[in-house]
Amino acid sequence: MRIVEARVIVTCPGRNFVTLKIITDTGAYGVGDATLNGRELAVAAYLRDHVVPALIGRDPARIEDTWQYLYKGSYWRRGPVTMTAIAAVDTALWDLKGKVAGLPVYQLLGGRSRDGVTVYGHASGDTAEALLTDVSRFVAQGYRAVRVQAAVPGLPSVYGVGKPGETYEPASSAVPSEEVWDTALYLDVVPRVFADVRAEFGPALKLLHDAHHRLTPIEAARLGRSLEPYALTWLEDPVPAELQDGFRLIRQHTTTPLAVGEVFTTVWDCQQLITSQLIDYIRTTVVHAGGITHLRRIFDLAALYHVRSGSHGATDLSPICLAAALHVDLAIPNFGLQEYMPHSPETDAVFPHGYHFEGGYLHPSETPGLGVDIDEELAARYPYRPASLPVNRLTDGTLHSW
Ligand code: CS2
Ligand code: MG
Repeated sequence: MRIVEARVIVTCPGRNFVTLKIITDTGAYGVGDATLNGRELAVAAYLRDHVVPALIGRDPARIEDTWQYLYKGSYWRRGPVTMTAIAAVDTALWDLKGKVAGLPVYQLLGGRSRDGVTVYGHASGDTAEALLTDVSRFVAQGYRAVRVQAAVPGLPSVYGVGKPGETYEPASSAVPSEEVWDTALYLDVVPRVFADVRAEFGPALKLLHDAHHRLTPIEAARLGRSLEPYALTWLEDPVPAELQDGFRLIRQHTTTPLAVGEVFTTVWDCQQLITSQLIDYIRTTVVHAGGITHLRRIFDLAALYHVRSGSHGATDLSPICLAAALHVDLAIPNFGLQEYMPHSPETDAVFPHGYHFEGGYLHPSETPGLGVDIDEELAARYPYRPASLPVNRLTDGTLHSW
């Protein structure tokens, strides 16, 4: 079998997605997600101009060799564009290998290690009442875990809280919109939010919160300590994580578990966080961390240090990424949680898939491969639309992490 064609498909069924379709001389093909929110065309160009020409004629069965060829062969290693492009190739080759073997990919990864993939949903609210109503909506659907994001009085908007009844989608304008942030107002309200939610829903519901890279280590330590009475499953992205050693300061002050990694693209971004046990969950995902091949390496390292998986799963990762993530989640021994933001009906129509939600679990498809596809004809009806993520400024105008 040989690769004879690789198509880079950019589509925008409500939001932009990039897909790589690798086609072989037998007609069999595999698909991979190559979406990088706000930088989609950079990955599409990297694939079209620098990767696809080198794939033609290669044996698609040689997944590891192809991964090494694209990683070491680029000379300029690591980074979100390179690793997302490699991830798309890797994911498509695993899809192909499953189809050729006649097995769902999780069977190629060691088989099932659990009954289903426990997922968490995104609850939010611009008032205390709206938030409690939203949390109860997820509980009623059978979710065992819910991420809680609340409005911050005094701020016009805040990460993770959309308009009532609308799906939260931050990448909304070609030029970044500007948001305002005030850490003091945020640190004041969050503990009260979790006191209300825990009082309403009791001790069994897993509660999570995303600080979205906005604190300093000592501020994160203060937040973690203030949340200890509410026993969160994790506090996510407390600080920008370039300085892995900075997490020691947070660890010294709080037992609130920490989850980091959705912006990481290789094991090197988190190697110290894992081996020094500075985090409890690693949030790397298929589409941005080099595909199934590299993600397995990260999770295997994490398993040695009591760190569990908690893969990113926002709507700016396509159903192809989610389908692949579920196969990895089902097989690894140190699975923690999988983020799940259901895609829109338009997106689901462009990416028909066999995974399904039942009783708080997502279940991957049992069909050979990943169990997801792309309807190219339908995808062509949704042209790319420039969209950037927002930027964030403090009230004095200082540029801050978004
Ligand atoms: C967030 C993401 O889901 C999460 O945990 O951090 O929604 C993130 O804001 C987006 O993926 C950015 O594109
Ligand atoms: Mg996050």
